[in-house]
Amino acid sequence: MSTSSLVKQSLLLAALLLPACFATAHDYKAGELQIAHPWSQELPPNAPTVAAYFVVHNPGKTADTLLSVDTPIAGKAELHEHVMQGDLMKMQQVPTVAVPAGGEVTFAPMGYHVMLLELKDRSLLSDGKRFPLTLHFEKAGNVTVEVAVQKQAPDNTHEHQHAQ
Ligand SMILES: [Cu+2]
Repeated sequence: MSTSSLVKQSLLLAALLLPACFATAHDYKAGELQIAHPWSQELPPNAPTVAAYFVVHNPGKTADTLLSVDTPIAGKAELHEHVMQGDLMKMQQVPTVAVPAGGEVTFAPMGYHVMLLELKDRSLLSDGKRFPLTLHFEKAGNVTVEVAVQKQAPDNTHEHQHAQ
């Protein structure tokens, strides 16, 4: 086989494989930070608030801080955590969230989450849709991710898995 037909063949193969790959790898980068699989649970259309989740990986040697988030679909976006108060799980706003060097911080149900309040546009809040969310990091700067709205929580044992 000549080199050029080999190249053609591998280009064809790449063309066949890449779209599927991009569709499932739902990761974003900000400096050294990697934001994996932003998602939100589909809620009834009258739900007053919506939560968004993702994992921030920091393979770098410098700690960073998530300062704030915002999205065009809500008037307010807050950083929240769940805490035990006596026997009760309560959620409360936190000013910032630390991203340790060489570590990760997980936003997930019953833990850290982004809370969207004063919802302005619910058209992107149904299963299969995505809405933009911008994360503001102290060092890595700003990164806008697409939050996938899904009925089912993603399977955390496989972080690239997506609801179909
Ligand atoms: Cu909350």
